[in-house]
Amino acid sequence: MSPLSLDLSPDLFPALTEAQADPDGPGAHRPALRFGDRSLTYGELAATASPLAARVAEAGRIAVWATPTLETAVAVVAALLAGVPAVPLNPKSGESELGHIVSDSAPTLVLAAPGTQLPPALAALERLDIDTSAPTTSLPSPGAPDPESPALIVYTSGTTGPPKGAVIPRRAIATTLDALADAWQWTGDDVLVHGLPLFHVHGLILGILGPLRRGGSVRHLGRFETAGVARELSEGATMLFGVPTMYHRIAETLPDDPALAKALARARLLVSGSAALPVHDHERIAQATGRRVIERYGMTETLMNTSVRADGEPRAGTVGVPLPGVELRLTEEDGTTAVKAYDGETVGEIQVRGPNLFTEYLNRPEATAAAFTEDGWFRTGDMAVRDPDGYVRIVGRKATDLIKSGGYKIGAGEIENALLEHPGVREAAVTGEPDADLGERIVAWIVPADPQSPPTVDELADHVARRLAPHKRPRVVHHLDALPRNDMGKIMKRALTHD
Ligand code: MCA
Ligand code: AMP
Repeated sequence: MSPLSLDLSPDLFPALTEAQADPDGPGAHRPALRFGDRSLTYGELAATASPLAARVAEAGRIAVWATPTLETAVAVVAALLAGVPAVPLNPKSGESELGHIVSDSAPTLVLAAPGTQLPPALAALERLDIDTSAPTTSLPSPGAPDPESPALIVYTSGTTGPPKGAVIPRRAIATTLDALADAWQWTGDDVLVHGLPLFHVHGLILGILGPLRRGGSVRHLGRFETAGVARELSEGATMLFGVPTMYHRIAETLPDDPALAKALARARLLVSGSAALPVHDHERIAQATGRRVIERYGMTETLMNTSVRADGEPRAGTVGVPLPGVELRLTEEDGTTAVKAYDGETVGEIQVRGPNLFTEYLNRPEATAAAFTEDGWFRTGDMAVRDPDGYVRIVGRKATDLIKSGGYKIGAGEIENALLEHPGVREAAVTGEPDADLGERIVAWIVPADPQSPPTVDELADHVARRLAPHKRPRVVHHLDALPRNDMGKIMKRALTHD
């Protein structure tokens, strides 16, 4: 592993600073962002984001209506230039989820693309339109913010209760992106393509801020489609980021799409993350393209922890080795005794320490304290083994109440609470079951209030989508007379299997 010089410099985007200082220089004309037929060079990005930064500089905290558009990228860059923490909002969030995030994070302003209609939950906030059409002379950035200051607050689900806001400092963003640059030989010559949402770490920090930190460019597809991937990779893009569901859809399409196979074969790096990519999909892609997808492993709270390196062996089913600067250990069931073995067999919980970590859960000191051991290791809840050469293999998760569907982390408790608010539901339990496309699909087990007319799957899916978010909706609903409970009255989820 090569050493990493930790650059804690507060300048997150040196290429942008250079374009700002020399608007006629060659750096200013380099492409930075492209969404469909709209794009900005570094010079244009500086000229668009810096006046916006000046306008938000006095805000305590801002929310960004994070549609997959150029506006979202500009707004987040502006917030980072201003040193103002930004809360990216899922534009498909339902009323209850949005209401929770807004009251918990208390932004003073919401930034949105002009013409976008915002839901009632945001009505009380002052709105600022993100104008990307009229760049002005770029203004000097305000004073360099402290590397420890919060950059982003990203909401992430736990097993119970509503999502928690992970406070991600500037230092974590800089160090994780530089560690990935080291592992992936990622440079300003790289052109990234992806179609990930922009309200999570994967799509926003890795997928937008990553290329900008390197001085390279990103082409966002608006929404994921294999045709867009094929087009961009055959027109100069060098890297692809995606969740396993996207690679699964690529694997399914490849047999009938030689142009896609050719395009993937040209890529410098194909990277999967957010959930495990099944070995079957790894193999199908390798067979059709001659290229191996590499996996990296991270979490909202930790940003990236491990990766298969570009100069390492791409071993399917593993997430590679710890990134430079990241300390990783496996622990026994007590949560503090380190597993010594590198035998590919001994399972332990992954714990990590390093400058890539978040600072806290917003307004949740107890949850923050519970997430760390006394000596500062973050408990990921992911269970893994280590191969003799240090490659990490994730084998499961401590909490069965966390579901990963389409690469989104979803807490069972959150969906159960939403289901219980439906008048047709008396009792509810939620589990995940294997799904070839989504990794896991959400299954609801309900005791209907009226067994003669139980609510339908569509009704319950709409109900959850409206309150929480469409990706949290149950895909399957089972009706039961009673939920299986133990003597203490606790629901025995392991007994919930369908015949
Ligand atoms: C369907 N839809 C509905 C309903 N049913 N809307 C309202 N009510 C309903 N009942 C809509 C959906 O909103 C969506 O709309 C469309 O129908 C299809 O939805 P769906 O089938 O759920 O999903 P999909 O479009 O097939 O999405 C698959 C996907 C997506 C593209 C892979 O799951 C995805 O983007 N995943 C990425 C997750 C991610 O980025 N995770 C990173 C977090 P429409 O068609 O308009 O969209 S993890 C992370 O950050 C860590 C650090 C890490 O390691 O990376
Ligand atoms: P989130 O909290 O949404 O950021 O999701 C983080 C979780 O995603 C981790 O705790 C892991 O369970 C899972 N994850 C991320 N990357 C991978 C990967 N490459 N393989 C397996 N699981 C992953």
